[in-house]
Amino acid sequence: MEYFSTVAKIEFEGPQSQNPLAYKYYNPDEIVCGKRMEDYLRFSVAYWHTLIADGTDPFGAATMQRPWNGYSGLDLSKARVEAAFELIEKLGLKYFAFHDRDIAPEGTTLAETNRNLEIIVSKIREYMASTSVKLLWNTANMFSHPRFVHGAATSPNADVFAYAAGQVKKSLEIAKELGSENYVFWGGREGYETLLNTDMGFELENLARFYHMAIEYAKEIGYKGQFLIEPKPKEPTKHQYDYDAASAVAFLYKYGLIDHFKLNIEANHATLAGHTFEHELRVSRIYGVLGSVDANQGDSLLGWDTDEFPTDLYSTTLAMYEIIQNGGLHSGGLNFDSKTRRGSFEATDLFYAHIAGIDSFAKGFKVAAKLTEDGVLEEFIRNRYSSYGTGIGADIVGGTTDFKKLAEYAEKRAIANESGRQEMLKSILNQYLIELG
Ligand code: XUL
Ligand code: CO
Repeated sequence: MEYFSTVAKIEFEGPQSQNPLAYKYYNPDEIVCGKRMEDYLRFSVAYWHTLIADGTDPFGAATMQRPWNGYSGLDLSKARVEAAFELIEKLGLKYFAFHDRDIAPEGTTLAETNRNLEIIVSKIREYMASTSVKLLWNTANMFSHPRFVHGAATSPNADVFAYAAGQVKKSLEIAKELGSENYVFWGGREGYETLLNTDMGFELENLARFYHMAIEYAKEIGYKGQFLIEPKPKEPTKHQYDYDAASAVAFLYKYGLIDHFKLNIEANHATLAGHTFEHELRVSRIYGVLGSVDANQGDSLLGWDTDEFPTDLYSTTLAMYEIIQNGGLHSGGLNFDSKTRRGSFEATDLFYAHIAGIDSFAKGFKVAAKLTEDGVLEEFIRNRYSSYGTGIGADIVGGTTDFKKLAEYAEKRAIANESGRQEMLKSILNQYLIELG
């Protein structure tokens, strides 16, 4: 059955096209930064938003009109797999991502839940074998079910820790079976509501124990995908332990996990943490842990995770600039952890939304590539730090000076600072966005 019969394959038609169901900037075969765009950008469809989300919000019922709405149980899961592959192929994409509970319903026992999963995983495997679609990452949903009310690996209840371990064990087996290129941990309930009832130090140790066991099990079954932690400061918990990239890096170092994990950076999580998207990408990059990206955007007037499809070209350009400086995302990709608004309830909106996000990243990529090629920012930044290339600056960097010598030097030297030229740089960025990229 064809689920999206009114939409044909989305093709690249170029920036002059008036066809809303065509790519204006995303041209998979175009070479940018020495690679085909498709191979560099590695866009992925997020199963939970695109196949599952129904438009429910705290004030109102489902709105999404979906061609699979008439099904239930495993039939619904099967219909969603068929629809997912049709949509991914019509968008001309190569990747998708899912939580275990997205693809199959929970049974009454863990064994029954796992049997449901196996049925759907084998259907997904067949579709993957007959298409060129691959799994960017999978993960375990350890936040929706009431058993996770106080956390999963950080729950005060050891039985919940054990259950979570069983769940991740199964998800790692699925990752291995489907050749998932990465495996994600997003700790939605791994945090706390109040310190009055929380042993934070113990919860963090347990989280580390959990991750070490996951590494061990992946090794045991020969799963070689990249492990990723996805930071988020809050929501649903008041304070999530993987607050931002810097907190995640500190945790990974403290518990001897840094060699086994990279980060999956999400734009709207960055802004919730009071950072820009590019800040989080930069922090990850300088610590060597930039692994993958959840592509979306928030709304500066709303204080929560709105998960909008990314359309802000400044943000996609600055994000792609960081990704280029990182030499690409390697096994990672750009996963649209984004949902259509509640009012965009028609199935065709799923296509418009992905096209908007894909074209925004493609354009941002081209602008960032041109900026990098011309060395505009690099040259400015290099000059800005040039005082460390000679004289006292070279002594500081070379480790041949100390506080006493520096104090003597400072006595004799009048300080002359130079402008940081923010406004000039912003107008150059505009020029690249509008004309040169
Ligand atoms: C929630 C979020 C998750 C993770 C995967 O904010 O981003 O969907 O990406 O669990
Ligand atoms: Co995410």
